[in-house]
Amino acid sequence: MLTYRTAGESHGPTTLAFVEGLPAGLAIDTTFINAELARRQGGYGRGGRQRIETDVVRLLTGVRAGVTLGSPVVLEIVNKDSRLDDAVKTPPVTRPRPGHADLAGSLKWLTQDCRGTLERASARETAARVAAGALAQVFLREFGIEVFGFVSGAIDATCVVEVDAESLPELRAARDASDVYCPDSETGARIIDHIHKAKVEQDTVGGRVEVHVLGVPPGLGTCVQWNERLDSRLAAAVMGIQAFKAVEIGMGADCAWHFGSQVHDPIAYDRSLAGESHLGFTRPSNNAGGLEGGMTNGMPVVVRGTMKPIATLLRGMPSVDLATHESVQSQYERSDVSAIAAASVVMECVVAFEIAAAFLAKFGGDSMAEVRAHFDATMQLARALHPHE
Ligand code: EPS
Repeated sequence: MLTYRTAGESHGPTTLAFVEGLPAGLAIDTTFINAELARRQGGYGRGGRQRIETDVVRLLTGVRAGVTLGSPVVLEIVNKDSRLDDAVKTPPVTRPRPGHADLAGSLKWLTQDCRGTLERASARETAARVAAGALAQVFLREFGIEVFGFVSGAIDATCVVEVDAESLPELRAARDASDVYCPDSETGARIIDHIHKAKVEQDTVGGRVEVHVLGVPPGLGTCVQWNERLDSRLAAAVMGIQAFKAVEIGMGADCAWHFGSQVHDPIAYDRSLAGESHLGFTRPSNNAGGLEGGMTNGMPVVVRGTMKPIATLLRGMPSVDLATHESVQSQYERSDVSAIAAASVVMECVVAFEIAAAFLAKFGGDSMAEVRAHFDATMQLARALHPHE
């Protein structure tokens, strides 16, 4: 079973991810992991912290000469802005920010200082999740599975992006050229305008992010147990990202406004497509987002997430002082005006991790050679069931 946990405080010495269940024999592409970490630090609207940090992964365990051993892999990203024990530089937070973990955490841990809560609730922790998810992407690429995350909207700017194997390289280039990681330049420019305006008005901006997974084999996940359905796992992973308030698969919430005949993707069979990498089944649409009955159906997996605006507003929000109970403006901590671009990297990585976990649940083994043998043998059986000659 592929799993991970994270540890670390935002202004503590380090950020860690503990990954367990990777097979032995996977060559780790640290350049790719570091590129994902760098993308997470970027995007228009980010705050001062990102000018201090240069996130680089260190592989502390589970690796020999750049190749996994089959033992737990601990990934570390050291915090340059480490000052947790300095009471002057990390003062108490007693005026909780609406929308942040401050108030709920202070009530949970029975304290009037929200500092202990916010240090762990902080989105700094997503550096660890990106490192773990980028490692999962390195694994998935061995089986031709590509994961592509991008920003698709904010406020009133929105775009529909058709992602397929053919358009992917161009879309990736367009996304990487965009300051808000939006492959549609017009939408990206409008999102930047909104973030700029919010900055001037000491406000913040959220947005919508999408992740498309291409090359996913059918049969990942299962319908036999609710918490092992892949859509259930994906939803949990996406909702686990700081500030995410909604997750959708495929057509998502829009299903409510359409009849069944408009929602379900017809099934067809095209013998000419059947071959080594295709079983011949085609769907003219993908409203299911590649998942039916909690299992992949061979179509791309499409997941959409909605992030609320960052809770720390420079101008503050109505709040209450936890010591005096007087009405006050919420406390300001250095923050971002928008982290929507970064969120698209985080979501890409958490989705990748769940796909890799489901892949290993089906085709798992102790070594990459064994996983590949299981995968090839299963695909051969599927092809035998639907012979193309
Ligand atoms: C972040 C690190 C944090 C914040 C932000 C994202 O660093 P600092 O608190 O030192 O400025 O910039 O976190 C939040 C928005 C939050 O609510 O905690 C990061 O590395 O992504």
